[in-house]
Amino acid sequence: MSAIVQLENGITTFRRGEKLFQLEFISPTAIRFYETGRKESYAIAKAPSPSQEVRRGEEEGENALFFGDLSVHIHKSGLLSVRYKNIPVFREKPYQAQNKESDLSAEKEGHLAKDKETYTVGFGIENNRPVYGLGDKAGPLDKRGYDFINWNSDYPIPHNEAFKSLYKSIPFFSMFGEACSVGVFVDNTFKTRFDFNKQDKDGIVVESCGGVLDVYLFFGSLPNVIAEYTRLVGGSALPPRWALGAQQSRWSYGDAQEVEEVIAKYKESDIPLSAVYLDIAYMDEFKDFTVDEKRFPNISSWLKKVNQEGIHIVPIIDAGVKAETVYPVYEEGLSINAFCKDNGEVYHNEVWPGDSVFPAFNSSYTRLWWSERVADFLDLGFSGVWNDMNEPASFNGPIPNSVDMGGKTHAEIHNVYGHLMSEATYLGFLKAGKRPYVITRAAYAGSAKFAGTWTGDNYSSYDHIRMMLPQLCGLSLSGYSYVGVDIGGFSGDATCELLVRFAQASLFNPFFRNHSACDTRSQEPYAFDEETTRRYRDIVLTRYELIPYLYDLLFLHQKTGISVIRPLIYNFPKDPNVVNENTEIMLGDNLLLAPALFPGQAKRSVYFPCGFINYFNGMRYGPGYHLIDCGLDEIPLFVKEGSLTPLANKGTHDTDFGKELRLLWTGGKAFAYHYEDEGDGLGYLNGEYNLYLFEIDEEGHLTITTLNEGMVGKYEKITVDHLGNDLE
Ligand code: MIG
Repeated sequence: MSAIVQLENGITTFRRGEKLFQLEFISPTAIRFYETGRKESYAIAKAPSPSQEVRRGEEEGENALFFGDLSVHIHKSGLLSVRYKNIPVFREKPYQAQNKESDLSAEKEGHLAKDKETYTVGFGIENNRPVYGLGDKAGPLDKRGYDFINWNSDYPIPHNEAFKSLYKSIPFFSMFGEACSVGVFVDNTFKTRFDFNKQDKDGIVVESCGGVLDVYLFFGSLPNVIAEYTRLVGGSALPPRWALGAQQSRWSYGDAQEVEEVIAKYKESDIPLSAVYLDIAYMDEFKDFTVDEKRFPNISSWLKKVNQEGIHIVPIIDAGVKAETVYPVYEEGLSINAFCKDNGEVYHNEVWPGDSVFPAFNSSYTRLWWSERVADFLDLGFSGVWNDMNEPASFNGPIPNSVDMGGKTHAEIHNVYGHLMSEATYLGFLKAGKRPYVITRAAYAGSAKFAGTWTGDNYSSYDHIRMMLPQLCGLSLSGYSYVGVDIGGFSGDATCELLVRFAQASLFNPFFRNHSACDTRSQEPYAFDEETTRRYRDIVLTRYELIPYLYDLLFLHQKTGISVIRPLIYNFPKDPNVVNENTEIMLGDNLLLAPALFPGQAKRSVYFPCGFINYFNGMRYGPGYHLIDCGLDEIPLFVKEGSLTPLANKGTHDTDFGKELRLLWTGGKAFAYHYEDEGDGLGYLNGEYNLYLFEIDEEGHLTITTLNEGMVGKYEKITVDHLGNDLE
């Protein structure tokens, strides 16, 4: 008996056990299957329409559907298998719902709570391929052998690969294959467990505590499956260009004077600085949208003054709203019914302001109200908003699953609470007529289009320099490009050497911010010794040379879904040596960083999949393993042979577009796209930008094609800069 019930308007209805499912081809390389009735998504703004040209037929005695490069077999059991260009690439395994028992005795002693849930919906996949993605999870690049839980969590203890949950829940991963990778997006916001070849060495299990199965599968090369997913849910919004500069933060700079001191000391140290963050102390009693008058008198004129010095100020805004009768945000929220409720009463818990309530961000009405508060606040002269504690975190025990967060329960909304708060904040920027610059700690699939993110509370430890590379790649391979870490480490005390190593390893991080917790030693680059200041300056100045390339990549990411920072496998899928490479990282196609990862390290082994050239001295390395110098003064930065990279001139302190553009050329025929806009504002959304294609031949003749001309270009000079001894 066939499982297929009907094929109508491109949608195939089929039976799986007791349930009816539907299958759609959403492109020649992607399908979606879901339990009938499923409609809305938090990740996807507009549901993709199914292709009408699906053919139904039989293959090897089974029902099959054909479209584009795909053929999908619906087995009698209702389970699916998929061929891509006739190669079998995906096969479901039977799944059985199960209870997970917790070990409470271990929890009593202070160990992390074990998983104790009833999983009701899920599916299995045959797999022996490397697994990449799943957002900000700790642990290696290849996730096989581990299981993870998506439940946004704030555990302020040192993260390591034993952690199952962190701040974000991005239910997207890729199973890598040289001929065809498979991207899997399980659009379910309830607590979800992913078992990657742990319990079943030949398979993956994905299971959720609620909702229904709604799965998207993407097929093709690894970059293509990630790009198609990214375009579907929305990749990182293009940040203002100043946000690629060096940023400084601390919990907390206590008053305006302290911030001015930071700015002055950066200047004295000759280290460029683009933004300073205001952590919770700037508020009046931790009340959102307030500024403590004693600490920051005349905030508007102060912000104007600081902005004129080229410094942007980004205040933190927490999810919890102080429950206090004379506080307008609380009273207004109450009067319009904007807060979460438990059994019909406004729900209270404790966060920084003490007794607090939580905006019911699932209600569009609440989001609208919040966006207006954000817009008004921005009008004071702030340049960005940093959203924190939006897992949401609570001090007085976890929020009960039953709490109503705007028409839906906490169990369903928890993992998208930060996502919805980011959306509301993003809307506030559009209302204020500013290019959105939002940083969020908690996120879901598709949050990148509203907010950039960082990996939360790391430590001043070498472990966390090492962990950062695969962790940021995990985010990047999940459609998240504007990402970074607390440089120097959040908790604990940095040493001179550790700070330098952290900053070197963060050279490519689109979000480049030094941040540290209260009760830790001062961590600004000038707070150590002269050598440290000089080294930090060298790193930041090198970083500023890379800003044009970074900005180009972020623009292309937004347009096409390509990743900005990448593990080597993304660029070199045929090279078995980089399948689980955790110590090197790439920026775009061209730049490779192999940072030192241990104290006292003077040399390290670096693997080059093809010829690379040292960025600083032009020395050439052939493919293979090399022992390279990585002393404290060395930034192990390399450029791919045969590439062209748009860069800023050496020594620039400016994040803006200069009058000159430098094209770093490592020989051979090469090309590069380059994007130019105002660097801030919303004009680019109306086409006010230039897009150039630079092409260079073996002899070094450069051809420039303007692909989009939407503004008067500012370049007066474009130079080609040869790198590599063998070119002479
Ligand atoms: O519970 O606002 O991750 O960056 O400095 C701590 C204080 C709350 C956590 C954030 C961190 C921030 C800190 N916040």
